[in-house]
Amino acid sequence: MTKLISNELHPAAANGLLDRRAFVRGGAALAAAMSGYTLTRSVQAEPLEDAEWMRTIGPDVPGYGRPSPMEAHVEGTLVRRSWGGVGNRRTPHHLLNGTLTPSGLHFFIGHSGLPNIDPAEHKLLIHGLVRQPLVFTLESLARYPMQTRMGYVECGGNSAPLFSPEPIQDTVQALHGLASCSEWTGVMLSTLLEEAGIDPKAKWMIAEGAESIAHTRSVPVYKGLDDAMIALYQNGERIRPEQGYPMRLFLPGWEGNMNVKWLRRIELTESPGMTAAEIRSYADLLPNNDIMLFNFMNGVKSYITHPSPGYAMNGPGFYEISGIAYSGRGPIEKVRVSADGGRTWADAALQEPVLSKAFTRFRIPWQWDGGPAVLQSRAWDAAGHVQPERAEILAWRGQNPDVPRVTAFPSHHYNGPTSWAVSADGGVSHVYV
Ligand SMILES: Nc1nc2c(c(=O)[nH]1)N[C@H]1C(S)=C(S)[C@@H](COP(=O)(O)O)O[C@H]1N2
Ligand SMILES: [Mo]
Repeated sequence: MTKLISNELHPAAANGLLDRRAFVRGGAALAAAMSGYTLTRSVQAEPLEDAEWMRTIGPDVPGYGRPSPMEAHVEGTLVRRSWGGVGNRRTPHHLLNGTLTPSGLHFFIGHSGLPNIDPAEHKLLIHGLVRQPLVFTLESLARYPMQTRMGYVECGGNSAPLFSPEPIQDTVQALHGLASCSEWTGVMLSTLLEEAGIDPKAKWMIAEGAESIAHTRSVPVYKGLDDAMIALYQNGERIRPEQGYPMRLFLPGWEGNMNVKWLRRIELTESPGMTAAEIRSYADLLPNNDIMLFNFMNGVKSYITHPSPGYAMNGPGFYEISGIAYSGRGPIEKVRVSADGGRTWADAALQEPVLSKAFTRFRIPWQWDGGPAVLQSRAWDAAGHVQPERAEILAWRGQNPDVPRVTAFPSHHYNGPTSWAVSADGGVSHVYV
């Protein structure tokens, strides 16, 4: 056993990063080394004592289960807007693991609260440049063939704090919490568009939500014929009110705001609607005063969630560094991790299955020697795109001294690296390198 340990824990980069295959080939040895016990000593551990909760019958199981009350601190952070309501909720990535965001912790963006929609009354209209306009109820949609896929949604304004000239000291939830990943089930939009019969002149679809401000965005028809979905279910149950109950437009890999929730209308048109959402809120001003309109794609991106600010590292030794990677263009191909601020890099293990346009969890073992370290990750997607350096992004987008008040530009589509400094006392902070 001791021989196995020394053979498998190869350094893969400077400052303690170990070969990712240590998990696969030396799992038991690594576990033993991490816990500080040899395998033989853990076999000889003291017998367990019966805890208090083993002496009585526990409370009843509810009809709809909830997380343990001990987990009440695992919550989205809420931001109120000028109209008084909650404008966004951020996912606590640092308190979660795996790749699927629990529905109750999915991030939320909305501009006029949650519409209280009666599913029996709600209708979806497809009209405009079509052979025959169609109206769907929830009941009629249920008779169409459905598909299921894992997929993330990310707000274009996610990670906006990284445009700040000085690193904002906050958690990964505050910096990157406007992205979440669910399993979505619904009817492919292409099925409905084919039934309606698209006029060849139609190049755009104007999608409208059923809340009081009727959030509206234009989507190219080609996306509608590709992988767009009318999502009805989220993680196996009816889509949550925050995500668009009873139906939303789901556009895998495209920026969040186009994924219109509480969807009620799709109008096929020759030109985009030039709606307030797309020419004001979600257009991007460049330093030379050019404006990027219709910038759909989420670039390839990754960030380390464990460890991250809020963690106190409990002394030198073995830790698993892990995080999330995703790309709007397809599956993640590779994630590399650095423990020395980007000087040396090692490949992380990618958790299977690696799915297109979904969160991919990466992991790498790290032997922290107790000295200063700067942790970073960098992702590549299968389409050949690499996560850009922060300096590259700032060079063409500029800095924003006003973030996280996302009122000024640039504030959208940051997909550069995030750097966490680990100090000798085990604290983790946000730095720029
Ligand atoms: N009808 C409607 N759809 C909407 C919005 C909205 O305010 N109203 N917000 C958009 C924005 S800005 C984003 S980022 C995503 C967020 O999706 P989520 O709240 O399900 O995470 O929904 C989009 N769809
Ligand atoms: Mo958004």
